[in-house]
Amino acid sequence: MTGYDRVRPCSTPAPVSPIFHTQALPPTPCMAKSPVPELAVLGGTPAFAQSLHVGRPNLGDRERLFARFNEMLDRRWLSNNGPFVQEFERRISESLGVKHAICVCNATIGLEIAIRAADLSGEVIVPAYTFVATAHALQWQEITPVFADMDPATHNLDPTLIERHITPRTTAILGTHVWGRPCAVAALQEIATRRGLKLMFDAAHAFGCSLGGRSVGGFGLAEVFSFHATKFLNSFEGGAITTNDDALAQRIRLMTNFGFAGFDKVIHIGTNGKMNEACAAMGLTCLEGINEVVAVNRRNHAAYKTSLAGVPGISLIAYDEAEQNNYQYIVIEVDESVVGLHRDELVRVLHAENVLARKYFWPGVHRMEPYCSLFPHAHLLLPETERVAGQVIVLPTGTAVSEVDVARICGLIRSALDQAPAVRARLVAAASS
Ligand code: T4K
Repeated sequence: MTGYDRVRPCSTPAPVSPIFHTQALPPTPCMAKSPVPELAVLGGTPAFAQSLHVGRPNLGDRERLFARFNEMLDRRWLSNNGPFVQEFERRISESLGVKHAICVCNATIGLEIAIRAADLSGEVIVPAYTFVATAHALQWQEITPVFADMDPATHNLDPTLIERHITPRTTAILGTHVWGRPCAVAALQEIATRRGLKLMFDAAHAFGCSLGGRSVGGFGLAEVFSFHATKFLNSFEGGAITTNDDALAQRIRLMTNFGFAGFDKVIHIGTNGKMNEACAAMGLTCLEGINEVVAVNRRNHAAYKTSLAGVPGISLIAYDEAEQNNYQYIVIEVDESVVGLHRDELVRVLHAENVLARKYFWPGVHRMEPYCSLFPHAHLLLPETERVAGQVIVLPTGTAVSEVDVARICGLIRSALDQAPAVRARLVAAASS
């Protein structure tokens, strides 16, 4: 078995492990409601008594976690390249089939370190459709992020639009594998090689995902994963930088620990990017359970697909079944001209029902500070980012979300669409009162 196989989802949804509560969730209070409840924005009771979040953490096996915490406390080794961090790094590199995995305290610091270790400078081409951390990690060290537009079919950087942004100051392309669906790596690599640029990836969403049968983690010069609480694999807070480049890995290790190369010996500029042992214990525990998480996420994605099939104007983003996917994000696009409601109106409907859907990554990083002040005209070259960012809704999934929840959420969406004029009128009235 290769490391790649470890994170491969089964061809059919696997039975759900008892450590995850998805299928055994106690009925939510809303289950007692009538089959066609009145929408909360129209005066009904919210469909969910408790908020349903996007990004509810997957927890793994508590007994294993507590055993590791006890081991850690008994050992009195809490940070600074402890045994759990070393084991987590080993397991990550085995799983992904990559030579080096360096754990860090979060992906933002990981990006900053990787960017600096790879000597990026001047201008770096990035997507505008990403979490703000991708750009901040550059701007934080006075490297200019230059925003390029997306391919609307993938939500990732459109390789055909990269070269127009290359100037004599450009040193790299930094792509994001948005929703865990890998970038067009080969096309980006071809441009980078031909134009003498470095290529790196923000792989925050993409643990357990593959492209052409190769796990994300070994593409470009380096890739950076997030293990934030909301991510597919979580270590409370955390991340990992992966690379097959020995010299780069060594620099990254030094920079993550103040540049120390031994007691009292600092040989490099550095920061404190270390992962602590409690986070590594959580990461190891969650890593042991990722096949179950994939199975639940995959099942939920299939349930959304079935329930939203044929709803005009609503499209659910698909995952390539020939690849490994973590199915961590349920993403729909709302076409107002068909649906009769704007995305924001549908989000308000869902929030009123306690479904805390998110508008990731609205309004696009180029419209956030400091970028909108620095580059007030950036949007002119970002038409697809502007359009898609205004249409996307991310819906709840993960081990805290059951198929019954999914069916109810989709029922709410259908119901809102069926009553679009009344919903819109009520929202307009509420806004003006
Ligand atoms: N690159 C990309 C492409 C990223 O998406 C991210 C992070 C990064 C880089 C940086 O990685 P890190 O430095 O964080 O490792 C959330 C996450 O905080 C952030 O990690 C993530 N991307 C982003 C997409 O989502 P917010 O501002 O939406 O977080 P917040 O507090 O609104 O929480 C999201 C939802 O999760 C809420 O509905 C509540 C729920 N939640 C959250 C936490 C922390 C829980 O139910 N339990 C929890 O413990 O950014």
